[in-house]
Amino acid sequence: MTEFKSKAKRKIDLLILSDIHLGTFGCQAKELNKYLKSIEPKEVILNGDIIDIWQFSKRYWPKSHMKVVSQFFKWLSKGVRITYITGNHDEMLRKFEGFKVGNFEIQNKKVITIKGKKAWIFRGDIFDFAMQHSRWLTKVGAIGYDFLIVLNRVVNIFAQFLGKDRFSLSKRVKNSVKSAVKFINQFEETSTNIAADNGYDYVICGHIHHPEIKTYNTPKGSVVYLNSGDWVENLTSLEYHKGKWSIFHYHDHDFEYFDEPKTVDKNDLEYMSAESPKELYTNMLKEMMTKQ
Ligand SMILES: [Mn+2]
Repeated sequence: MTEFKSKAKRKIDLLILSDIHLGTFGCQAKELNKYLKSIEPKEVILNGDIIDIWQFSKRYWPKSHMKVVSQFFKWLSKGVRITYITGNHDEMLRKFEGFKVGNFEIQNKKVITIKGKKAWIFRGDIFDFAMQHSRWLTKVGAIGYDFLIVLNRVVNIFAQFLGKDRFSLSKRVKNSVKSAVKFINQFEETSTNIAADNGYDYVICGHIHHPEIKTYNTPKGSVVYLNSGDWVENLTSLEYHKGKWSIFHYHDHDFEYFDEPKTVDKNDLEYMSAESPKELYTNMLKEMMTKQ
């Protein structure tokens, strides 16, 4: 019913996704699935917080979330190179650092060279200590981030019925809270300074749920800061194609050809008593092994 209609898939040399937070109510998996089905990447970097291990004990795992994982496996079987960079929400996976099978690998950072320029790709969560700051989430936590996400989902269901574009309440709150804005600026400055110190031309992060492409002039030269954003509030990714970087922003109206019925899918509300996080990872790794 929601099958992809024949429309040529957009080719992308390198796709960077982060902060999908599968296993949480805030994750916009359906939208992400539409996007993933519309593209054909050569290489993919999953820059952390893909599955939310902290929240996973709540056992929220709808079909749309599984579909995202299946899509990654589909790409792997087609020979797409996928690097999984571990994030602060998937500590469990950090044990697997260096794990490599076929065209899949787990790392805690990655350095690539693009047109002779060095790009440093990592989560960015190590700066939490450097800046003596916790994530901005804890900053806005006082007003109830989880509540905002839930309220946002409800508001967006109505917006969809009325044919209006979705919007993010939490994003608005975040952008209006001074300390959150300060945190984002500090994060960008810290990461570009360290990148310059280490001779990198690009620094590519996730973690702060704030998509960006911006050039910073540091005392040691200029560095391009890139952030892939997230699939909770911004619905964004970083795309590199034919020598150019861009931020992809998901908008419902760009995906109308999917012809999705405008009803509430009961899978959205379905709580599946799935495996424990440990079992899930074990099964996923097993599946990966047998696919090779
Ligand atoms: Mn995140």
